[in-house]
Amino acid sequence: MDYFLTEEQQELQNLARKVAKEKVAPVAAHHDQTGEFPWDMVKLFAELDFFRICIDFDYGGMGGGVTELSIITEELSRACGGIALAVAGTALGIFPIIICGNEEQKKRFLPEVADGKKLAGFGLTEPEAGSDAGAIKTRAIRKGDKYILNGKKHFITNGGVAGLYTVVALTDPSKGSRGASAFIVEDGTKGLSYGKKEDKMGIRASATTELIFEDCAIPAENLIGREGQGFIVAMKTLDKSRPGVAAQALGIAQGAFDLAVNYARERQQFGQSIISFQAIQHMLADMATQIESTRALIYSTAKYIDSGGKDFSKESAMCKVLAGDVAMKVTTDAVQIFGGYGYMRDYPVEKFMRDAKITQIYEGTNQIQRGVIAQRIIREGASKSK
Ligand code: COS
Repeated sequence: MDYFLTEEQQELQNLARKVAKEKVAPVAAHHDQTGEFPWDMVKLFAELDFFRICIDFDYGGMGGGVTELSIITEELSRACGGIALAVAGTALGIFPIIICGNEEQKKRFLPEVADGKKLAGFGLTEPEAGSDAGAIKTRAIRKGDKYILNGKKHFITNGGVAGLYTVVALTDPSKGSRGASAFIVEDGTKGLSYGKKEDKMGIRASATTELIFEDCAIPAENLIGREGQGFIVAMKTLDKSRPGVAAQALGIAQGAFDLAVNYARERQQFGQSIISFQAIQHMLADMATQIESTRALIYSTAKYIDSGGKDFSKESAMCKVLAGDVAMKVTTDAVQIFGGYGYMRDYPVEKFMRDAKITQIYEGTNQIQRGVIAQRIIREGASKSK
């Protein structure tokens, strides 16, 4: 299929695909087994300018958007969905600054991220506020020229390895989600510490920790937008980042599919390669169809967003639902094609199935996405489409 990528986008795709195959794939199993953070890969991605992609030229970036982020994330995830998150999780962490930050904040924080000197993370979720993001309890109290943060953020991608975090906290708890505000918190700020590194089922190359705020004082100028806008900042951020998560799921599905096709060609049973059996052929045909339709939705949504499209919550949610569910189905079928070998850790395919699962859960569960889609359908009416 031709997604009418520009010449630059095609070059980026070819580069990311090559890097994924030659550099990421050989170390994927190591990071999966050890859970060691892939600093070597981060260094390489920085040298290749991958952290610049969705940052404006004015701040050291390459002026790309959701399309470029999706291209890189898809390609890297074909080799390892966890390692790809160093880039995708950083994009999520800086989106609040890109979308709602002021000029001063963009100049101050984005160039170091663009240069790959600092990773970023996004802190919304709390132990008691997952799907119900409006139920956060972390407090931010203004004292003079500082905000003092107290509370905990949970399951934070790039936790403990990022140089800065965008965090949502309540400045006025009496107003619920309308009393939330978004802040930039730098690593090393007194009062910010990290919980234990989570021992996860999949995406084990990615670091996930708690962020713990204990009288953590940050400069008042680190407030993103105005007080009370934090929930909206978070929702706008998620609208923009969900196609990227979908691209991660898509890459994971494609990676598992490629392995399954190769294995089906090689594996001999009943005196012939199993790809000659219709049962296997139909599985592969369904997998390929699901992957391609997911790719079509992601890249058309990304293009719509990058071309200045307004209100794309529904389309972003659709990308996330479709891609997460397809990744789970395709990776499970890939394990099935490998049979007993697929269940063994000696073979790479089971990792794709473990990595796929999170894409139905994080950045809003697929149940929440269906809720977002349904709300928009109710609001817009049955037949309206963009
Ligand atoms: N863009 C802009 N504004 C939005 C918005 C969006 N996509 N979605 C909601 N808002 C606004 C609403 O318009 C409303 O504004 P007003 O208070 O001015 O009316 C406000 O935000 C609250 O919206 P709503 O009432 O719909 O919020 P809910 O508490 O019902 O929550 C869901 C809505 C469930 C969609 C939200 O909590 C959510 O996305 N949860 C999942 C969170 C998530 O993805 N977590 C993953 C961790 S972050 S990696």
